Amino acid sequence: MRIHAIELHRIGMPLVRPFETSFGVQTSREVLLVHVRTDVGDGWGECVAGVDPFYSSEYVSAVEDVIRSYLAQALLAGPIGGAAAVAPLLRFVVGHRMAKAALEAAILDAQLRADGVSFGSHFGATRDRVDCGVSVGISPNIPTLLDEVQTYIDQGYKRIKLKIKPGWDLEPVAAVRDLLGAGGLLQVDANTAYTLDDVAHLRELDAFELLLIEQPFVEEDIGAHAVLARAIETPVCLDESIVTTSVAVDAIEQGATSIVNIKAGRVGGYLEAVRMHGACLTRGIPVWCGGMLETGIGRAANVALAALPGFTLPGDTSASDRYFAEDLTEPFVLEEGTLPVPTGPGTGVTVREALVRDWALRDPLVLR
Ligand code: OSB
Ligand code: MG
Repeated sequence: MRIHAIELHRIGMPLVRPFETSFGVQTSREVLLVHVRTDVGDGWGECVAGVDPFYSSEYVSAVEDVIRSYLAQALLAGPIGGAAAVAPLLRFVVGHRMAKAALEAAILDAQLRADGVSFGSHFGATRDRVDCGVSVGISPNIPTLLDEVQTYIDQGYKRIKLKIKPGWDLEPVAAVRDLLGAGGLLQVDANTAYTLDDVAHLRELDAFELLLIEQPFVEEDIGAHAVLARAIETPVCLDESIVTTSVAVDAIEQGATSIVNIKAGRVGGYLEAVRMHGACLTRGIPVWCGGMLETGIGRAANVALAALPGFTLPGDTSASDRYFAEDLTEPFVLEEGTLPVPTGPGTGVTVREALVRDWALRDPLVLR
């Protein structure tokens, strides 16, 4: 396979409601799209990096720069052995996994479209629909939070995830547990907002029968999560910390994570995400598909990933209308709390290129 050009599109899409986490408030999704033109056809990939380096050290401008300055040339220099060759070819650059993941996704899309194979069948999907949860941001107050959660319950979401931080944890969790009743699936995500000094406080969450607590401590402190996991009953689940399959295996063996959130962008691509799923499945560790407020492009690929057999918990794979008034592809519509796994070649969705132009924040950068 030969890559003729890599086009980087930077676009802005307003969110239907602000999304607040322990690291900040987002009112729009500024997203970098990768469009590859190859000898077998075109492909699209979405980069999950945020506009600021607050969730991860990577951010949109850094992604653009590392692709332009280093990664693109390695792919444009000569023929490559398809999407499976991308990660090895890009290994000379340390980190920058979100940038690498977006390039690999675009090349995989081009390759599988040419082969007439869907992402789902390429990954080894065993389901044609996936169970969906929804990630609920920090609210100005509890009544507003309960209104938002109620609309998601009415829409059919199978699991609620609440963003928490010090000062917004026990009360909102108690209120939502009341609203859901004893059987409702509920989990929390701290995005690194706590420290080991908070163990006694976090133990109070045990009263609410949570599925898990996601990433309470900073990403490098895997040992601290093992300490917490021994001190509380709520299962600990890592997100930010899990950047490769070997890190996931180490964290599992240390007892730092008994459930894993898999995000393809964070781990350097869908192919690494599939390997991580396999390593977790072998060890009996349940996984679920995280989200990064993706457009239909990333969502299509996430839903395909979430259809693998080890994804036994509902993912942050919500419907298009949870994020955007209009999506970049045909919208994903929730039905009985599930989304369909696309069956067409590649991602199986069509990028609405007129919207990519309308929502562009600047001219595309074309690398040859
Ligand atoms: O920690 O899972 C996270 C969004 C942006 C950055 C980090 C996270 C999230 C979410 C949203 O929780 C998940 C989604 O609905 O896409
Ligand atoms: Mg998270």
